[in-house]
Amino acid sequence: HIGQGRVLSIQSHTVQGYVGNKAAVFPLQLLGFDVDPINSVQFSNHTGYPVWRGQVLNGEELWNLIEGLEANDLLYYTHLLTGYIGSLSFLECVLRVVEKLRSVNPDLIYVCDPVMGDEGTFYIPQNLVPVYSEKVLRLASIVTPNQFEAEKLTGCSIKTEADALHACKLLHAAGPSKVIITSLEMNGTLLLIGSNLRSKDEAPEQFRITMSKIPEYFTGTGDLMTALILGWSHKYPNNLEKATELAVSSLQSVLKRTVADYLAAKIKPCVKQLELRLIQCQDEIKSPQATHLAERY
Ligand code: PLP
Ligand code: PXL
Repeated sequence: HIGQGRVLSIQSHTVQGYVGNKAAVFPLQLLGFDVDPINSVQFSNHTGYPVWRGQVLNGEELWNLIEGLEANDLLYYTHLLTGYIGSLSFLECVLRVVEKLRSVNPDLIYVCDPVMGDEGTFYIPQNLVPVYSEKVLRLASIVTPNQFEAEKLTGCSIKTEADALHACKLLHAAGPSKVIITSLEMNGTLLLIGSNLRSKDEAPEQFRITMSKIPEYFTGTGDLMTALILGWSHKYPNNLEKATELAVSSLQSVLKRTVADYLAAKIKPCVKQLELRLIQCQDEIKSPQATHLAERY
């Protein structure tokens, strides 16, 4: 194998618009990775629109693709990235994929966005939750839940920053050495909390980054965020704070630019209706300014 990073990204494909692989693949390519997408679904557009049509890949079909790669000795990856997964059989197959990829590269980094829902509502079947908390976390290197997902994974409610820091410790104990709670609303401010466990005998290094709250105009924000965390933490493997600062700063610039472009086109932003302007935001993705800095606890 040649090159510095090769990512297998198992996520949704939308014909139009930017969620799932459409929000992850191009940014990772801009950051210099070879990215091999497996499309877990192919839909006309994301499910925030009134109508969507398309196909869903099942676990057997996913495994078939893995077998094809294996038959040609093409299973060497530095990273596996997964996002929204809609069925138990598919999630169980992803577990087999992690183990298979680690049999080829024991150092494979598995970056898992445990997509379950947001603000109190599930968008996956609830029987996936124990599989995430008992099996998937055990294999994950980096996990990027939001507040709701961190609560479901740990079984603890998160009302304060102290609760969130404690949840990170529980998540470390379940597997991943790097935990990013990507969004946490505390007294009207939006926070990200990061936690890096360098050794099992030490307390994790924990930090927060305050983000500007931009109204919920977008879909795919979390997918882009996880991709950027993967990208920057590969470039700064021993500095999760720096990697996360760059990911957050980059994401915030993309969101601001997206809103500005819609306003300039005289389109009023509506909830969940803006598509991320990834193609127009190449500079913000390739060379972000670190505008959002981490504060260590
Ligand atoms: N909105 C903003 C402004 C963010 O910075 C982030 C960070 O990831 C998100 C939304 C994503 O949150 P979630 O993971 O709940 O989709
Ligand atoms: O961004 C998560 C996501 C992934 N996949 C599909 C979606 C969405 C959000 O709407 O519709 C198909």
